[in-house]
Amino acid sequence: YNFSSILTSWKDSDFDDKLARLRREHSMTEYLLHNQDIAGRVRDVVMDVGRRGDKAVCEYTERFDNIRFEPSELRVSEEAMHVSHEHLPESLLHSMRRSIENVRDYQSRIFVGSCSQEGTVKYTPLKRAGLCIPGASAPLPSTVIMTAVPAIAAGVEQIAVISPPRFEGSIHPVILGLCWELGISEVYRIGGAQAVAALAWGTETIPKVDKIAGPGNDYVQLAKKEVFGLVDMDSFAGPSDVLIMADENANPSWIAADMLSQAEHNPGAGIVVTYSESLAREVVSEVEAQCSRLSRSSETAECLEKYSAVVVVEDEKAVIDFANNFAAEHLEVQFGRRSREIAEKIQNAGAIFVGPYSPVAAGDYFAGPSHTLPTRQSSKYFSPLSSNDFVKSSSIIDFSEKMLSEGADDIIRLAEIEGLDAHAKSVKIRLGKAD
Ligand code: HSO
Ligand code: ZN
Repeated sequence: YNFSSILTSWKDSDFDDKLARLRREHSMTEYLLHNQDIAGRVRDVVMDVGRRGDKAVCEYTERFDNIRFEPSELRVSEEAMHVSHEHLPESLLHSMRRSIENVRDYQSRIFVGSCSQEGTVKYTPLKRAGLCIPGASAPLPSTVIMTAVPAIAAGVEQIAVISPPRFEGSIHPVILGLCWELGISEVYRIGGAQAVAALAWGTETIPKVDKIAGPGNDYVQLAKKEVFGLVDMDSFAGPSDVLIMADENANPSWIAADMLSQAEHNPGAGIVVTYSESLAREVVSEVEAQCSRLSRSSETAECLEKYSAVVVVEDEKAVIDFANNFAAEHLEVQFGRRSREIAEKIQNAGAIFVGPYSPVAAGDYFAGPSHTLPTRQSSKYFSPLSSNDFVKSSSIIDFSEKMLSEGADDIIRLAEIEGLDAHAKSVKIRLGKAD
């Protein structure tokens, strides 16, 4: 492999063009502007499922996934789930349980719902959540942990999982076994826009949910956007990315390994930004050497050439500015002992991985924060999925007579300026104020 084309320096004449292209590739604006046709088709599917329920879900599953189901077959049987759980290897189950434990701990610790403040706000978990778990060509069982455990930690009572059927109509057994381990027995073998629509509207066999979360392809994401309002949804998920900020002492082979682990998602992007030209060059040759040894080397290489980059900028400040401007999904800070100090200067990133021993994979599988994170530069305004996405708040107004009478003149004045006489009167009547 020769990846020299991914290297770009501020000293090159085409630097600005290359950066502009990189930004475009990762921009939400570009994506939404250029996918109007998919959005239109998704809208039709969503509306049709709203009108015709299960019948439409089955028809679209046949058309898009090539599987013919009766409505009664959409839900996976508890027997099948139980059997899948029984077949999980003991060591895998052990690793899953350690991961679940870490996620549960972390998600409980950051949960705002447990610090309800008396008399000001009341937090109530959502009753019913629908989770999208990728299947088909890219089944990711860890996503079950990273979406379901935050919901469980928030106190959500009912969780329904959707995952697209594979060629013979089944869902990956590890996904089923893991759901069972988490106490989730409501799993539907449907995917795409039709599955999101079914969760949002509710059908004869699939009860409506309050919120839909989790990753998926363009059809899933655009459908989530379409049903917003009917239900809540998490952030809009696109291809995974990592931005690695590095100083001259960072380890080039570890950086290369992290770039490749992101490109392996295919599509996925590993981008490095550094002020050290020699580190940049070493990273590129490490990527070349390591890529050929991967099991998915040719797909990963193709993806890497298309979406990845090693960017050399002028100095440390430019590295930090680049990172804040790029708004990565995952941001690694490889600045040795100064990593924490540099991380403090970051405003935009879904998850920040501090120092050489925090590879993205630690967050993907184990650390505790969810790996469902804002992509396509949306970490400027979206947050990682967490227990706080599965709770809603009710404001509390609890006035005494004294408080009302102290505020009365202001309330009445504000109501009268709007011409809302009845509002003003509802205060006056309580305080025996003459009309
Ligand atoms: N890096 C992905 C999550 C994932 N990685 C799942 C492996 N499995 C998006 O954050
Ligand atoms: Zn990953």
